[in-house]
Amino acid sequence: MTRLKNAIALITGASSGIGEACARKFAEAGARLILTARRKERLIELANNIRNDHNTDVHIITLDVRDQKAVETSISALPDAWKAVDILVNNAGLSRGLDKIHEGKLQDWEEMIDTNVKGLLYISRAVIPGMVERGRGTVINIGSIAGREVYPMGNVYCASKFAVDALTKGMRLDLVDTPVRVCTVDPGLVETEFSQVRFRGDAVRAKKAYRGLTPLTADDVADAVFFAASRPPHVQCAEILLLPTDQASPTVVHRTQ
Ligand code: NDP
Ligand code: 8X3
Repeated sequence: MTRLKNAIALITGASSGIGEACARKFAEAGARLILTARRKERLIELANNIRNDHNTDVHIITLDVRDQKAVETSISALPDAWKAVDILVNNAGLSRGLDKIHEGKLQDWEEMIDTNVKGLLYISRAVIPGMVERGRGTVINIGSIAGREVYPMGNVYCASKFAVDALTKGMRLDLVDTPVRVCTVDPGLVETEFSQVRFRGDAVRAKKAYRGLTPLTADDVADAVFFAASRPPHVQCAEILLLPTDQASPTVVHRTQ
C-alpha cells in the first residue's frame, strides 16, 4: 500500500504475537519500523528477518514501557532519521492470573496496571507531541473485548483495558483540533503467548483458553491495525471490535469440546 511507503511506525511489544505480526504487515507495505520490547534477542532476530524479507529499515529499542525515564530518554534520543513517527501502535501489554478479587495478587495487579495503562501513557506522552508538531500521525491502541465487558476473575486486567478505552476516547477528544487520529483495535481471543504469560508458562492451562474453537491469529489482528493505519488522512477508524466467529462475548464462546 503506497500510503504507508516510508512511513515510520513505532510498535511496542513487537517481540511476540500481535506486535510482531503488525511489524511484518507494516514492513510488507514498505513502512520503516521502530520495534520495541524487553527481549532484545527476539527483536534482533525479527529485525534481521524483516530486513531480509522486505528490504526495509528497522530500528530496535530494548525498552520496558513501565520505566518512564527510559521511555522518555529513548524516544527523545531517536536518531534524526527516525524522529518523525507517523504511526504509533500501543500494543505492549499483558495479563497475569485469573483470580477472584479477594484472592488476587497485588504484584500481578501492579504489573498489569503499570504495563497496560501507565506504560501506554508514557509512550503516548513521549510520541504524540511530535505528531501534533508535524501535523500528522495515527495512534492505534490495542484494547480488548475485556475493555468493553468484564468477565469473572478478569477484574484488574479488564479494568486496565477499560482504562485503555477511556484513554483512547480522551486522546481522540483532545486531539480533535489536530490532524492526529486515534483508533482502538479491540480483539477477542487471539492465540499468542498471551495465555502463557497470564498463567506463567503453564502451557496446558494456556492451551485450554482456545480449546474447541478457532481463535483469531495475530495476523488477523495485524490486518485490522493495518486497515486503520492505511485509511486516507480524513478517515479516522475510531474503533474495531474483532472477534473469532466462535465468540460472541468474553464468556459466550462456542466450543466443540
Ligand atoms: P504476547 O504475550 O504474545 O505479546 C505481548 C508483547 O508485549 C510482547 O512483545 C512483550 O514483549 C510486550 N510487553 C509485555 N510487557 C512489556 C513491558 N513491560 N515493556 C515492554 N513490552 C512489554 O501477547 P499478545 O500479542 O496477545 O498481546 C498484545 C496486546 O494485545 C496486549 O496489549 C494484550 O492485552 C492485547 N490483547 C490480546 C488478546 C489475546 O487474546 N491474545 C486479546 C485482546 C487484546 P517482552 O516480553 O519482550 O517485553
Ligand atoms: C484478551 C482477551 O478475553 O482473554 O484481552 O481477556 S481475554
